[in-house]
Amino acid sequence: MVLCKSLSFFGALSVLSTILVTISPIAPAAAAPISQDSSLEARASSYWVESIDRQGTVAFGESGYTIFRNVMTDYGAKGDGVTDDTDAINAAIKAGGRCGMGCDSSTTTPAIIYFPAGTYLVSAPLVQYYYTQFIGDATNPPTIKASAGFQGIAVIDSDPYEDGGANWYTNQNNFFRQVRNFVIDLTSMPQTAGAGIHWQVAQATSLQNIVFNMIEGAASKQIGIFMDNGSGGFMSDLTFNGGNYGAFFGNQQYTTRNMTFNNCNTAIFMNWNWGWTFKSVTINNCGVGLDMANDPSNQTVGSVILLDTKMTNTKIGVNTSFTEDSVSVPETGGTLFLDNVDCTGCGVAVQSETGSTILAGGSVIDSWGQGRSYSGSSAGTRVQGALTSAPSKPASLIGSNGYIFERSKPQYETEAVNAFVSVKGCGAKGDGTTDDTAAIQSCMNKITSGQILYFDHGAYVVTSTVNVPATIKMTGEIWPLIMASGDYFGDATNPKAVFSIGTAGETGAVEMSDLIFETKGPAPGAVMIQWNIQSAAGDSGMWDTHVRIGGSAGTGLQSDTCTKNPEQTTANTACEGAFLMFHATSQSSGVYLENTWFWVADHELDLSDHNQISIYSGRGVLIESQGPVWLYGTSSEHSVFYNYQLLNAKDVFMGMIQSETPYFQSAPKAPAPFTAQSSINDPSWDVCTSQNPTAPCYKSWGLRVDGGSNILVYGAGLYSFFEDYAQDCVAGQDCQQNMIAVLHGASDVAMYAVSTKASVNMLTYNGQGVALDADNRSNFCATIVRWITGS
Ligand SMILES: *[C@@H]1O[C@H](CO)[C@@H](O)[C@H](O)[C@H]1NC(C)=O
Ligand SMILES: *[C@@H]1O[C@H](CO)[C@@H](O)[C@H](O)[C@H]1NC(C)=O
Ligand SMILES: *[C@@H]1O[C@H](CO)[C@@H](O)[C@H](O)[C@H]1NC(C)=O
Ligand SMILES: *[C@@H]1O[C@H](CO)[C@@H](O)[C@H](O)[C@H]1NC(C)=O
Ligand SMILES: CC(=O)N[C@H]1CO[C@H](CO)[C@@H](O)[C@@H]1O
Repeated sequence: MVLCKSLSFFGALSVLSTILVTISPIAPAAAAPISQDSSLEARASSYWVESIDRQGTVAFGESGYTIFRNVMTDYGAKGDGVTDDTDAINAAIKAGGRCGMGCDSSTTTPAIIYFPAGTYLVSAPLVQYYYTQFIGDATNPPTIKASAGFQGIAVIDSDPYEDGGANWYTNQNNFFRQVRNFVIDLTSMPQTAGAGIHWQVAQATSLQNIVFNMIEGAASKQIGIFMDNGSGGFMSDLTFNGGNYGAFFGNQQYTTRNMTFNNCNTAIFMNWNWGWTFKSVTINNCGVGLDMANDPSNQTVGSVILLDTKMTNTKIGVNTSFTEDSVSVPETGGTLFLDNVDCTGCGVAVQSETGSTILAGGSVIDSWGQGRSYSGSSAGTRVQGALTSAPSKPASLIGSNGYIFERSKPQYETEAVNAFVSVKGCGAKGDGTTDDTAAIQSCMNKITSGQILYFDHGAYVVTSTVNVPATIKMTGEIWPLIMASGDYFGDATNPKAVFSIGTAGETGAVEMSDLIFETKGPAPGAVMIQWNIQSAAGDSGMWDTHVRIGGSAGTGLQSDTCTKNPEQTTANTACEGAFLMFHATSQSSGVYLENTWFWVADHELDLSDHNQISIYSGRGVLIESQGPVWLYGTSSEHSVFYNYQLLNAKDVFMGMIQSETPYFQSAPKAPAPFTAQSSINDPSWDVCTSQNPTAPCYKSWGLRVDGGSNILVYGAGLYSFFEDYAQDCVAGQDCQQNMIAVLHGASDVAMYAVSTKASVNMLTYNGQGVALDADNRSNFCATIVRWITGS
C-alpha cells in the first residue's frame, strides 16, 4: 500500500453519478432472524463448503466468534427471487462486532458469507466488511438480483462512501477480500443506473467466477465492476454481458486474467492507473475493447499490457492518446504493449482519441507498443509500432492453446465433503500457542490420494520444519495462520524452511490455497515457504496464499513493540521478521503462483493506533528454478535485501509484479541488520561507496535478475516512497538510486510496461544505469514500454 492521496483519482465521481440512484447509508440490520426452512433438505448442494464441519476459531479474537455464516440457513435469506433478502444478508455479514464503518482494519473478525444456490433479490448494497469472503455454491452459482427499485452504489460494495464522501476503509489498505461463484443481475433495474460490484480494494483480494448480466444497447449506463481506486489485486474468470462499461477500472497496479466481454458498449474503460496487466481477454461484439484515452490533455492512464487477447466483431480495439513525436502529457502516459492480440475481428486495432487509425485491424498483433523502448545499454527511443527482436517466449511457459499457461484457483467443487481431512480433526489446536508441528506433520503424512487437507481457521504454531509431501492438496478456511516460532528459526545465518514442499527435485503435485504464513515473534532464520518439487504445468500451484510478517494480532511484531522511530538508526532485534518469504529452489519446476502477497507489514492492522511499524525482514521472493515458473498478480514488499531476486533462473513469467522498499531505509542502511549470504548470492552495496555514497544507494532492490535466461516480466510497479520515513525525496524522484538490476550474463530477458517510483535509475544493466527515471516521467511513476537484453 502507499499513502498517496492526491494522485489516484480522476473524475470517477461523474461516472458514479450516472450509475447511482441514491447513496443511502445502510440501515442497521435487525437482529439475525434464524429460520429453518423445511425445503432446505431438498435444495442441499454437493458443494463441500456448504456442508463441511465448521471447527474454525479465531485464535487472537473473541472466543465463540462465528466465522461461517450461511445466509439462508443461518440468517433467513430466502433466495426465492421474490423476497427482498437485503437485510438478512447484511445481518449475516455484520454479526459479531466486525470491522465495519469506523474500523480501518482487523484480522480477528474474519467471515465467510456463504450463499447456497438460489436467486437473492436485493434492493440496496450488500456491504462487504473488512476480511470477508463471499462464496457462492460453485456447483450452481447463486444469482444476486438487483430489484427494479435498487438504491445504492452497487450490488456488492467493498468500501462504502459516507455522506461526507469519506470511505469506510482507506482504499489502498483495503486488504483480504474474496467474492467468488456468483451471477450478478442488473437487468431488472432501469438501464440508466446500476453497477454490479464496487471494488475499491488493495492486495490479497480477488474476484473469481462471476457473471455480470446487464442491459444491452447504446443507451445502457450499467457497469459490471466499478473500481474508483485502490492498490490491487487480482481477478479472473469473469464474464460481462451487456452494459455501457463491462468494467470501469482505476487502481495503482493490477493483474487480471481470463475475462470475457459480450455486447458491452465499451468492454474496459481504464479511468486511471500506474500499470495494469490484462491476460487472456475475450471481447465479442463490443463498440470499444479497451478505452485508455482518458483526458488526453493530461493523461490519467500510466500503462496497460494486453496479452493473449482475442477480439471479434469489435469496432475499435484500443482507444488511446499517444503520438510518437513526444507531445504526450505526461511524457510516457498512455504506455501500451500488445502481445498476441488477435484483432482479426477488430475494425481498427488501435485508434487515436481523435478517431484516426494508428494500427489497422484484421490481423494478429504479435508484439506492438507505444512508449519508450530500450535494448541493452543503448539509449531509449520513443516508439509507436511493432516491437521486434524480443527474445521468443520459451515453449515451457506456453499452454496448449498457445497462450502463456494459466490455471485458476481450484475450488474442488466436484469433491465430496468426506474427501476433506481437517487438521483440527488430526489433533492440531490452532490456538496460537500450542505447538502444532507434529500434529500437522502426521496429518499430512496420512493424507491419501483423493483427499484434501483442510486447515480450519486458526493460528497453528510450528517450531520446526514441516516436510510437506511432494503430492498433496491443501486449502484453508479464510486464511488460517501458519506461524513460525522459536529458536529453530532464530539464526539469520542458518536458515530453515517453515513449509518445505517436497524434497529437492522430487516429482510431485502440490496445491495450496487460502492460507497465510506468519512469524510469531522474530524468526530471522525462517524461510516461510520453500518450493523444491518438479511438476508438469498445472500440477502444482499456490493461489491466494500470502506471507504476512508482523503488524497483526498474535505476531508479537505490532505497533506496541515496533512502532516506527525515524530517530533510530539501528534495528530493534525484537522486530526482526523472517529470512526469506518464498524460495523456489534450483531443482524446482512447474512453479505457479497466483495472487500471492509477500508482505512485511509497514503498519499495524489490529491495534487501534494503526501506526507505521519497522519490521526488519531479510528477503522477499527468491527464484532459482530452471523453469517453468509463472507468477500472476504477485506482490512483495518491504524486505531488506530485495523484494524479488531471480538467481540463475530460467523460463520465468512474471505478470505484474509489485514491490515497495522498506520505509525505514536507509536507517539502517541495507543490508543492516543482516549480513549477506554468499550461498544465495545476496547483493552487496559495495558499489555505493563509489557510485553514490549518499543514503539513496543503500536501499532494497525491487528486482534483481542475477544470471539466468528467458525471463519475461509483463508489468512491474516497483516503488520507493521514503527516506527514513520522510517523503521529501518523492518530489525529487530520488528516494533511491537503483531499483532493477540485470547482471552476470543474464540473457534473453524482456520486461514490458515497467514502472518505478522515485528511483534515479529505473534499471541498471551490468552495473550501469540505462533507463533513467528523469527520461521517462509518467503520471506518478516513471514508465518504459520495453527493455530487452541486447547490445
Ligand atoms: C478514491 O476515489 C474517490 C472518488 O471516487 C475519492 O474521493 C478519493 O479521494 C480517492 N482516493 C484517493 C486516495 O485518491
Ligand atoms: C476462464 O473462465 C471461465 C469462466 O468464466 C472458465 O470456465 C474457464 O475454465 C477459465 N479458463 C481458464 C484457462 O482459467
Ligand atoms: C497533470 O496532472 C497532474 C496530476 O493531477 C498534475 O500534477 C500536473 O501538473 C498536470 N500537468 C499538466 C501539464 O497539466
Ligand atoms: C476515445 O477517447 C476520447 C478521449 O477520451 C473520447 O473523446 C472518444 O469518445 C473515445 N472514442 C471512443 C470511440 O470511445
Ligand atoms: C529522453 C526524453 O525523452 N526525456 C524526456 C522525458 O520526459 C521529460 C519530462 O517529463 C522531458 O523533459 C525529457 O526530455
